[in-house]
Amino acid sequence: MRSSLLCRSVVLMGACAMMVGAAGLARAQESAPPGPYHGQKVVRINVRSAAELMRVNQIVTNVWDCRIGVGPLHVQVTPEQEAALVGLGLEPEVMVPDVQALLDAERAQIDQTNMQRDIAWFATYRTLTEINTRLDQLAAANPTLASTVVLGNSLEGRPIRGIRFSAPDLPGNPRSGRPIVLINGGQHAREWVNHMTSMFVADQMLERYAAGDARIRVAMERCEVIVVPVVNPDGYEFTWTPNNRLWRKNRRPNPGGSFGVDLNRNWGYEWGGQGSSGTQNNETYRGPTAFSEPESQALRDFVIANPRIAAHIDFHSFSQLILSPWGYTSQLPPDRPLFAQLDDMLADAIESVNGLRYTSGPAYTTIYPAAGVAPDWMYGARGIFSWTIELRDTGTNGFVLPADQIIPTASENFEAVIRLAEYAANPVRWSFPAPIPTIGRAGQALPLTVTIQSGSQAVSPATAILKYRVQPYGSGDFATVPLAPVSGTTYGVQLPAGVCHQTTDFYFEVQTQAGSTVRFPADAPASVLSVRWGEVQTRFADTMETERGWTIGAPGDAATVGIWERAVPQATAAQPGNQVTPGGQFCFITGAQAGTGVGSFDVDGGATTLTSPRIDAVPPGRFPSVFQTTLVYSRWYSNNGGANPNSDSMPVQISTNDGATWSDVEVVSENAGAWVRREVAMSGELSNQTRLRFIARDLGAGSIVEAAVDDVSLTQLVCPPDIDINRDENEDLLDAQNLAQVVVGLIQPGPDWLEGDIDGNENVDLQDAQWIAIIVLGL
Ligand code: 0X9
Ligand code: ZN
Repeated sequence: MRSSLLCRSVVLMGACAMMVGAAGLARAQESAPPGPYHGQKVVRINVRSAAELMRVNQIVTNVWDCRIGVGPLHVQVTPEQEAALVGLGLEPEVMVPDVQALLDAERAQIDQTNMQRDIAWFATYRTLTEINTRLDQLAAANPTLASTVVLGNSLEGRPIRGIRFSAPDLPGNPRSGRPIVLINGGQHAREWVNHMTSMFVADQMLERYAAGDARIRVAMERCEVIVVPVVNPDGYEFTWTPNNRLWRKNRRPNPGGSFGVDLNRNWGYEWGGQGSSGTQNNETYRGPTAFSEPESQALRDFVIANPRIAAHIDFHSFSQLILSPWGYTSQLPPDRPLFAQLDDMLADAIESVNGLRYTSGPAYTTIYPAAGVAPDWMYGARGIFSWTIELRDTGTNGFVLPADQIIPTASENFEAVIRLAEYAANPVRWSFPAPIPTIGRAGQALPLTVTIQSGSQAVSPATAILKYRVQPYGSGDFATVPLAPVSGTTYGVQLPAGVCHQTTDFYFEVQTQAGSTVRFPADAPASVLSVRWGEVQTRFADTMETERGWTIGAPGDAATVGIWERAVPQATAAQPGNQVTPGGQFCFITGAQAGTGVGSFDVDGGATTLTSPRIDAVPPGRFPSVFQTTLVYSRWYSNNGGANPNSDSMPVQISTNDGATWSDVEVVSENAGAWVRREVAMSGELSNQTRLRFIARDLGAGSIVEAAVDDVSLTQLVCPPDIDINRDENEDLLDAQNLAQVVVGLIQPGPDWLEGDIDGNENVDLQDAQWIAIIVLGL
């Protein structure tokens, strides 16, 4: 029994057959069909006679025992075979409930172990030689997917190597037609984690493709990825020599005797500008001319020779930043809305792995100005969407990141690369300059703006359309409205207005020149965007033209001058001479008079508080659904005068408990020196005890504080209950009976069904039945 068990666990079958005594069974085993073995079990039966053994032999094809005879026998069976054994009067006892699951688990364990073995390469930093060997190994191990490339030679003659990989050709989808995502590391020699991260991208992409990872397969079937881990091999090699670990630039011997050009200041788009140095021994020395260095030339020429490159990441360290163009100017690039969306996409991708969020934004303002950087050239000269990603950490270890952070850093950025590849693979790229609305004012068409760019396929601009359908009461078919070009690849369209209780579902669609229809959302109309329509109701509105019950002063106020007052303002260098109500005169202001000097009537000595009257912010009626509450006010604030400017701020606060507690709407510290209209969407439910307040305060000595407030309103977008089922313009018993009927029994798709949704939660449910009870009782 012991040897039999051993045999089963080691050899499954095949070799066992050699030891089989019964010829029939041996033959059966040799011809056992190959896997997969979905739905098959291994069962133990107790064979009672030689005759029974022969009958078993006619049924089963796969025996797991080495010694076969009368007595216990382990056989692998399909459900039909198992039933046949039962038919013989045997009682199969299940040993392995799912053979395929057992095999899958074994394969997963093998893959996992192999992966761990491979991943050990990333347990420490690797030399240039090790990196090059690894590139060769990766290509050799994946001949149908990957090949190495040499982009050129460094100044000292080292090859600048890369690896490119993509899934094999598919019908109608050859590798040669796929968009390319280019990843590079190592422009800066000392930033060792970026060389390793680049290698990790290549390694894991190939590893997971081979392991059958569905997401990676799709990405690699739609894209090609090229990884150039060490753009500056001379510099990298130099950092491995004693005392040179913190070398940044390449190894150019400069005429003045120093060494090195900063490759990331040598790129020829707006070369020579801010944040690059003309001094040879400077760390950001830009070189004598744009592209003076063989390393930047090699990458440039490779990019030009591969026009399918659609997206690029230049890895650096450290600071945990995602930096998009521009680096040379604070002006925003024409594609800023799309970059903003993609910056977020990359930050989300990175965060999804280890929970670490990298800060993102245009390079110039997010880190510092620098001209001649690679992404500016990629985007400016070639139209490639390109980023600098500054890897871990934020300065604790800086360039000398402990090796145990290589894998966490690389894994989170691997996810960013996959996400970018998935994006680059889109035939068409959609983006929305303004957030896509989810609510609209009943009766008012809603302007929508969308940017549609060619991705892996060229867009046919004239075919761009909006499809929409109003629910309920709509026909069920989607109507079509053409999109109107606004500028470049941006289009505008009006979403036709709906009424309260309606939702408009919509999606966008465009044809490509290759003849595909592409939609946003991609799986529309299965998924759609939607807008709910509501009516605007005003809970409070004050133009300050008449006295409406504002309170001046609060406990703790200590200002001696510049107390809030409702007045006609007089201009000084620090306060407005106008208000905002069209045709009006008054606003609230801290000391309306101009006085003899700018500091005569500004706020001095402490705070002065202006509190609104109590606002009932609960919509009237029994069952309204509030979609949004919006607070609007205009304010004027300045605090940049005096001996000690910019030391104060003005809290704008809201209370829902009549002033017992307050929370900030905003704390104003910008010196707009002009009226600023703020429109703030309030979160959470407000109450019938809502108040607002503005606290102008002079807390530090010697600063001029002036503030003013005008045109305050609080509005809500709501849908009042619609229970006038029979349209007699009365919500009466008849309506209630109709509704009760709808809810209790006759739930049918269509208008009647939806009219049972009294509270507007898009479900006809118990809650609605309760409302009906209330209506009936309350009538
Ligand atoms: O200065 C650089 O080249 C990058 N930082 S690093 O510390 N890795 O050297 C940042 C470049 C970001 N781009 C711009 N600021 N233009
Ligand atoms: Zn760098």
